[in-house]
Amino acid sequence: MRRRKFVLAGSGAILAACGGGSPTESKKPDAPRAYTKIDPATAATINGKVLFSGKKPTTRPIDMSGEDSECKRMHSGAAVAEDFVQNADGALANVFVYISAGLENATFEPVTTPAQMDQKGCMFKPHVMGVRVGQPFIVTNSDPVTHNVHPMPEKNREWNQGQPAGAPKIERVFTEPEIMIPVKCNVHSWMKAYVGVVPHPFFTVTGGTGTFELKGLPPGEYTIRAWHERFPAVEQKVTLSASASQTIDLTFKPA
Ligand SMILES: [Cu+2]
Repeated sequence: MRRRKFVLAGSGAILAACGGGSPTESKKPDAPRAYTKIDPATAATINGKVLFSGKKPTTRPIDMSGEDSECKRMHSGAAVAEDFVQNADGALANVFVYISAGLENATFEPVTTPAQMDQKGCMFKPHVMGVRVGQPFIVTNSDPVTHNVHPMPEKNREWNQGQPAGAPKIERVFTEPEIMIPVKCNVHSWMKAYVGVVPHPFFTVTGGTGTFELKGLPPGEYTIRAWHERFPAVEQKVTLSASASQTIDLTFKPA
């Protein structure tokens, strides 16, 4: 350790001794891919709330009896279904909100930090999530039972992989944009999740408050799209001027 510090200090001294110019510029033989530059001084924000109005769909608690008694034992009461989660004020949770148009010519640096999904209480956690194209997608099993993770994409490659209790994490990658990929467990019929694969960083999932925020956007025209597993998607076009902060509500109104 001591020796390394000494070497670093030494090379720093040499750089300083050379003086002037920018010595780092000449040390990049491989030019990095040109990613879209977003000027923080003019970046814009779109935020708002996802609401549901209309006839509420029927929801049922998840019935975990029958297929795996271990699963039922992990819940004190009936497990709560996550396919329609609405607040008293009409806000809708588990909605995937993303930019669906307006970034076609932009390229973004790949993400190497994994996105993680867990299986806990015989449910996928989270129920809805987003990953970037090419981002490591990790699935873990926190349960004392065997699961079988089975994404069912249309554009990406389908796979399914068993994951017994204590098994190592599963790591995969989705290579194509796709909204949304249903994920099921081949062992437990009620287990369902949805993964959105996006080629840019502007996506989020609503929580209990139904609110969302997409920030750091270059000024421009965009389509904001809200996806929910039970209803037709809701879209809205917005024009964001430099440094703008615009608020929109997206309301699901199924007939
Ligand atoms: Cu399972």
